[in-house]
Amino acid sequence: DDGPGSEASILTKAKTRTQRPPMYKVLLLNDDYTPMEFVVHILERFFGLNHAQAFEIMLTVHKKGLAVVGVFSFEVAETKVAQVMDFSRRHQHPLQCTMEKE
Ligand code: TYC
Repeated sequence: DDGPGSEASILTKAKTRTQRPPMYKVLLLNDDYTPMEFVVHILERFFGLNHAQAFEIMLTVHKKGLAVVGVFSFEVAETKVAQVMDFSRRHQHPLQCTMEKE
């Protein structure tokens, strides 16, 4: 049969493990110059957060130095980082956003 420990269940578990794609944390870093409202706007615009969620993450970054904004596939994380960096640079703010393998 195919109960626990059988060949069938072991093979099924191994297949699930190898197919899981790597995920990436997108991190927002604190600085002394970027306005709080600008950071909240970025979190709403590029990460689909509501105002309360965006404000909470912004405050965490402000107090702790950094925070994880979300966890995404490599391509999505790369796009989010580029959007935040481009938008910040265009508005002449030094806000930094990076990604890190989970
Ligand atoms: N520390 C900034 C200030 O006091 C606010 C800020 C929050 C900046 C989060 C960047 O990722 C950041 N204006």
